[in-house]
Amino acid sequence: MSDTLFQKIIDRELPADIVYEDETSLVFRDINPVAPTHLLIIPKKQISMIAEAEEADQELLGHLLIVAGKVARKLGIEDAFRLVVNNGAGAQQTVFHLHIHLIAEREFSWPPG
Ligand code: DGP
Repeated sequence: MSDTLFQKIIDRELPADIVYEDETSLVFRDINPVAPTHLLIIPKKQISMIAEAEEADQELLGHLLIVAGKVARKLGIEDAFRLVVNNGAGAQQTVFHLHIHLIAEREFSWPPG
């Protein structure tokens, strides 16, 4: 898998507004926010999309959700936020390094678009 923009952010070759980091994950603000708070939660491991994740990634994927809750609490938005994972170009995925969008502080409706 070739390096994506997000690998360059992990490697500090590209700047990003980083709000959380630990050994296996990184959280930074989306460059094109669709809400006042729009974060991207990524594993440091290169996994292109959720459909490419394996059994061995189980703990890592669970960790990303725990990080989502932790960051939401840190920012005081734990009462209302939405997590979105776009899988594949047909679902509007544009960066092929797995990421969870965390969106908050906007009106939400259901079903999503
Ligand atoms: P997706 O469409 O699900 O693949 O989302 C990719 C998101 O990544 C999109 O909302 C814009 C964001 N993005 C793309 N390039 C950069 C970048 O260089 N820096 C940051 N912070 N976000 C980026």
